[in-house]
Amino acid sequence: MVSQMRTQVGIIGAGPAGLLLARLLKIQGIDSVILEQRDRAYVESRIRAGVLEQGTATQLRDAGVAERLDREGLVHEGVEIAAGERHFRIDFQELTGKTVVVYGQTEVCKDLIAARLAGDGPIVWNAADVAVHDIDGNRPRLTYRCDGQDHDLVCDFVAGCDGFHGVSRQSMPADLLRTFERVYPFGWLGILADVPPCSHELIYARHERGFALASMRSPTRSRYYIQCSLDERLEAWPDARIWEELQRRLGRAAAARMVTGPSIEKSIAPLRSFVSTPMQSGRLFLAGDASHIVPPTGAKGLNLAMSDVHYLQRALVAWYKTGAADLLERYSETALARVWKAERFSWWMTGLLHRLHDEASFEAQMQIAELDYIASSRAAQTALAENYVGLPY
Ligand code: FAS
Ligand code: PHB
Repeated sequence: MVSQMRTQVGIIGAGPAGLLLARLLKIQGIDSVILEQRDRAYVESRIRAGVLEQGTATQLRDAGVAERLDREGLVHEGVEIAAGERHFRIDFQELTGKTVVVYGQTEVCKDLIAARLAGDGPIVWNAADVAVHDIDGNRPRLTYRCDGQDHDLVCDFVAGCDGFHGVSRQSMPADLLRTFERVYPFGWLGILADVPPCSHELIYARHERGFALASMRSPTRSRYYIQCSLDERLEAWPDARIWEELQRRLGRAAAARMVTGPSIEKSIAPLRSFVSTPMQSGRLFLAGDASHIVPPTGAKGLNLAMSDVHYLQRALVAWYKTGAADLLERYSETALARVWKAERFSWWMTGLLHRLHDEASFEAQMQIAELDYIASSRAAQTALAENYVGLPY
């Protein structure tokens, strides 16, 4: 016995892309169903991104889910770059007139889920074996299993918002897909702790021992990262060792201000740059990590998912309201234009700040020279700032 359902847009994935898309469509009177393989507790517990571009914050305000963001989010007007004991600041406000907001992706998802469940429409949690069918016709279908029952969801469109390991990219015609990838020979060891941040802004540090980042989630919750080798095991990194390494890499001034304490989360994540093109085929449209991945150095991952959603919801609304299909037809081209620029910036920031070569190498000297140039050039700082706060949609 298969249960039949019908909706306008079938969305795979209740991450930030799927949740924001559903919300923006609902505001325009367009119904959707979200199929999520995990349960709500898992989705709301994931520790991911921390920095929202101005465009992302604007979309969340337009979606009517930014009340807590505007109350609790930390507006940051710049970041600090550390090269050994030398520190300099990139003043976003002065250089671009824009700022970023520090507010965890975890909180963004909680706010979007609350809005969804307040009456916007269903999220099918624990949707197993989601499969995509008939994307070349005008009635694509999603089949899945839930609570021991088979389901068949007929849609007008399918939005693949199911992240890097999802099913939607695999559902694109294999002969159509082109993928581009750079896997980095190191990872990030991240730690979350309920201690006050060592600085009121983020610190990105290049150090001969490796990259480090001092970030935060609130005035009482800090998020730190250190570059580590891919064969590292968390067991070899007790909290004390992480704090000591952070103090060495972030420099004496930050170390003197650093408050240490027990970690509440600790993880090692690999880094890659990845783009899969095109982002659409027939009635299937990909958004977010389903189509592209960036190393987190440029704080672009979550924000790119949000700009994809901006283009996709705009195109779907135009189709439903006016029948015009041009924005839908150009979605992939439009979204990829911004994706590639963010891929470049994330790749460049990663190459600038991470230990990739021996410190005595020519390449290490180029990193040091480039940082020296950025420290002394308004033009170079403006280029970094306008990419970090987010290029225009
Ligand atoms: P997501 O991966 O967030 O969401 C996809 C959803 O689809 C998930 O809920 C998943 O359970 C679901 N799903 C997957 N397959 C499915 C299937 N077959 N059926 C149904 N549902 C399915 N970005 C930053 O900017 N800064 C960071 O510091 C940062 N840190 C990160 C750390 C880690 C460990 C990871 C993995 C990513 C990090 N990112 C960071 C990037 C991250 O924030 C992504 O860019 C962001 O989550 C993208 O959102 P979505 O595209 O919605 O994908
Ligand atoms: C974070 O706070 O998790 C964070 C901030 C900036 C980055 C990456 C991660 O570039």
